[in-house]
Amino acid sequence: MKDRRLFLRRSAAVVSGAVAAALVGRASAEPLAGEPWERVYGAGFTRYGQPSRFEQPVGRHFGQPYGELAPGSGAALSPIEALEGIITPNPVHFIRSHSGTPDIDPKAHRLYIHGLVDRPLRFSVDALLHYPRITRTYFLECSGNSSRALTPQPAQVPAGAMHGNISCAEWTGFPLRMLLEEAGVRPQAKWILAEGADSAHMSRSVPLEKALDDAVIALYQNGERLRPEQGYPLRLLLPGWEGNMSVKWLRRIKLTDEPTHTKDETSKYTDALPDGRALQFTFEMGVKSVITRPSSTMQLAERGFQEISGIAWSGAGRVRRVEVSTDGGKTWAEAALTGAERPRALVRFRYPWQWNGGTALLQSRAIDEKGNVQPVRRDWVARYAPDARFHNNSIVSWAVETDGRVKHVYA
Ligand SMILES: Nc1nc2c(c(=O)[nH]1)N[C@H]1C(S)=C(S)[C@@H](COP(=O)(O)O)O[C@H]1N2
Ligand SMILES: [Mo]
Repeated sequence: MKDRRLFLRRSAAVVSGAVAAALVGRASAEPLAGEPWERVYGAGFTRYGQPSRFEQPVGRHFGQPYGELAPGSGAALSPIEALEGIITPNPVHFIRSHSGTPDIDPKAHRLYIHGLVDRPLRFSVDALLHYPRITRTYFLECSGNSSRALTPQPAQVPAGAMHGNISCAEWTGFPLRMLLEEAGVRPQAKWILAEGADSAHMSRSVPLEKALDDAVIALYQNGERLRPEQGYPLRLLLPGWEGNMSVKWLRRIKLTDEPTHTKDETSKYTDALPDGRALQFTFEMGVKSVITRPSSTMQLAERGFQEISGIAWSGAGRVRRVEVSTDGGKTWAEAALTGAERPRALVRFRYPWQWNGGTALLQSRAIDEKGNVQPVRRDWVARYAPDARFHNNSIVSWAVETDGRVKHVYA
């Protein structure tokens, strides 16, 4: 409470009259001239709205490891540096797919529940649209997110091109538990296998406990039907767990007594350790944050007030606090949070800062309700093998130079 009051007082002190005079014009008593658009009748309605033509187009950053040979494999990352708040608009939700986006006709698609159940069941999409629904806001993060921040030299690309394999949406569907109970789970069942209807038939094993806890069959995303890239007509959504397990275009759930050890959980999505061994199952995504404004490749235009802002999240539950440093981690101050009441959703953090024209090293550090603290990069790197690529939740550093340029650095 005391912290919070201090924070508010400091914000007020920094903000009032602090935005550079060059950016705020003086007004005097004169009639408003009126712009051309004030004198003519406006445009007609649009069926499906578009951003203002005066805005720079916002779009995903493509990572296509096989180029034009397989343009739908790899990732298209969310432009987190251009977004605000905590919800990712559907057209720029990140996409991570192994064999492109299948063109699924919902009339022909079926979902099967089989294996260790009393009654194997087959559902049409129409049938699934009849179940009572729930709505929840959850982030989804690929465990390969931020692998681009593990290259030998820090990449000078926008924040989203490195850390944009994360999005947050309001998902509507129903608990997977409902279908499992309808099929009747046999006592020997301890795992499920979830499989997609893409040509990769991407599939993962999920502990039954999670499937019966908060797993969602999602049909809607931010108020409209799932986008094809996000798994239309239906996907699995496992709150807080690595994105790979949230199988898109879901066509089959098989109840098993053991993990199936699919190709997607043996050759991929395992964590290489320094001693040559590998961790097979790292389900929960670590506590993490990244400053999105200002961030890599941006340019500060003016000295004076700058709002430092970004996103934070934790697979373990709620984000309890986010701290910001402008001196490379020597000192930390608490940021204000939006959305911190929701577990496993993105949180927006903001911190008021005066840039005096000198160099600065901007970092953010998230701490969750379980007490997990986002690690410094050095510690994270030491924990894994040199070629480890998954679950990088380490602290991100942006250096501000005296000319206002913002660079990605390893600190
Ligand atoms: N069937 C299927 N499900 C899938 C994938 C896939 O390629 N095929 N990719 C997985 C991976 S690696 C991630 S990170 C998430 C990404 O979900 P999104 O594309 O909706 O952001 O979906 C997962 N589900
Ligand atoms: Mo992923």
